[in-house]
Amino acid sequence: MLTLTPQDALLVIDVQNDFCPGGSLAVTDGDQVVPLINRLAAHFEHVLCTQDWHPAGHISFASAHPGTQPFTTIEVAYGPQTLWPDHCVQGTPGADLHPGLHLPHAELILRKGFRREIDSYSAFLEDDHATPTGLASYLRERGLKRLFICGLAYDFCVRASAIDGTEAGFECIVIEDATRAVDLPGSVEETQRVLRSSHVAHIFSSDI
Ligand code: VGL
Ligand code: ZN
Repeated sequence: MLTLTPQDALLVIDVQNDFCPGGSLAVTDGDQVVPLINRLAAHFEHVLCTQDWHPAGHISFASAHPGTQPFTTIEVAYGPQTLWPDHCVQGTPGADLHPGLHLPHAELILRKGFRREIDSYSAFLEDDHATPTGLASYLRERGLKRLFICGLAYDFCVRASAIDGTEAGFECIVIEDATRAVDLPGSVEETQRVLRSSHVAHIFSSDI
């Protein structure tokens, strides 16, 4: 069992309707993380959430690039960009947090991906690897040092948040069974490899 301290936070990534069954970018069994996260959150003094929050016509939408299909990759100014179905459009029901998520004491809801020309998988840095979301400064100012990361999707936003959080000097731990993956070809294996080489630990929700 892990002992939690007041410097720990639960970081809940993108548990939104569009990433759950019935949503436009549904992750298989995405909604199954909800009861686990509700239980976990009760153990944490500090709970922070992110919300993928795109304007219409966002650069990550295949619909914004005529002739392309979702789940293919194009080159944009900051490198390769996987194209997605339209999802988490600002102010739409698909962008809402899952209604079963019960995080009344969450202290922050951080929105990301709101610039039309830059995607943002990570809760820390947008995909140009230069534009900060402000989360690192927020955590430093509040003295939060260790992040337990869960939510959707393991192989995109959870992965990027854990990597960038580690690089920013926070200890990042992924709660494996409280995540689900988009699971494009090879994406889960690559995520496991990359997280291992960044020394991001994986635990199970039963460890808390
Ligand atoms: C995500 C794809 C596109 C995620 C967000 O939350 O993992 N994946 N936008
Ligand atoms: Zn997105």
